[in-house]
Amino acid sequence: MRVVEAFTAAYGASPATVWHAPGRVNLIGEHTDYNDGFVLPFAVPWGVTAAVTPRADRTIRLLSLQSSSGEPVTLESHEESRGWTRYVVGVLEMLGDRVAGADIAIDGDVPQGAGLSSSAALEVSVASALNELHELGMTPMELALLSQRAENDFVGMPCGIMDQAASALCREGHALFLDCRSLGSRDIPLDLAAHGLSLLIIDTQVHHEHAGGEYAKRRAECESAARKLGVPALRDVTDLAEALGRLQGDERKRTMHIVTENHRVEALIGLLRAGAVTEIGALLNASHLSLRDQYEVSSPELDLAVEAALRGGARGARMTGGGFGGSAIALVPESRLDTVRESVSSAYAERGFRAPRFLPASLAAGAHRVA
Ligand code: GAF
Repeated sequence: MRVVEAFTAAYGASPATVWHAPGRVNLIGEHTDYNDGFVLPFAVPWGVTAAVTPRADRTIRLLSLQSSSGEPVTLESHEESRGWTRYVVGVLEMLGDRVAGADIAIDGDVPQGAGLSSSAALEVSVASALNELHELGMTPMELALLSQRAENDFVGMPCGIMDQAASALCREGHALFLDCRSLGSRDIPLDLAAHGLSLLIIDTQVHHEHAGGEYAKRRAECESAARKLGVPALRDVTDLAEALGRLQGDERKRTMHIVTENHRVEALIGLLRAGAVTEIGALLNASHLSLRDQYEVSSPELDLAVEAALRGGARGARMTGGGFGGSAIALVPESRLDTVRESVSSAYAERGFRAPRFLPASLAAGAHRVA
């Protein structure tokens, strides 16, 4: 394994453990996680592999096979971390006195900028390795929560729990239904091929700069709406019409999205349970329209990917992840895959957008030890 070779070459001994953690695609349930709602992500076959050996001192040595220098970075304190190293150091910071320093080598193959949660994969791979090495006995959900805290409190991104939970908990061939309030989860089997279907990831290859600020703004709007409605979170709205009557402007729109999106997650699970896989397309479409018009987190590239995929014969399509760029997903009959790709590519060319990248999605396993 090349991460083991790189580790050994850089640090002079083989690593004590090697863990892999995946990125994710969210099938449905967008921006619901930080509203105590429901999500349905699955792990993708791309992720981060972390080779780790603990150290007795507090030094952290870090090497990424993807960094341009190819040289290890040595950090004597957590404050020295920059860029991608913050996600790793954030995990160490959250583990506090339970760990000292570490020698770490990272190899990642999550397509960059595609919105498939390479940062969660990085956090969870390192957290899982340290959990094993220091015999901390943390469960996958505890590792997900710790990784989320690293991102919230150290990196400064106010994300919910979905990405880290998907990376830590998913099972191969299954999506993960997660109640983000109780943190109870269920593995939902999903065999698209048995229904002649594929999920195509359409990476717009565009990521808008303001995404971080807009994410925090949406979160604040939801929290403010919940306060006005006198509920702990928008998940608790039971009478949507009554709630909308008490809100205005953006908060009204955000509430509309969150409440209906939670229902769409439950409806989609109901369809899967009934074996009506082809029927989930309509829910994907409705989710996209709601994210575009009510939550206002889509982008021209994502909208065009969805429209062109549907024109090409997709059964349903939507943006996935935080939005403002990144990827869309399309549910496509296998016989229409070429037509859908062609439809999206030519629509992009016509509008003068950068050519999109297509990735076939399969439902991979969550974090696991690989060596
Ligand atoms: C990003 C966040 F990290 C998740 O927690 C989630 O809120 C998602 O956007 C939107 O559903 O991926």
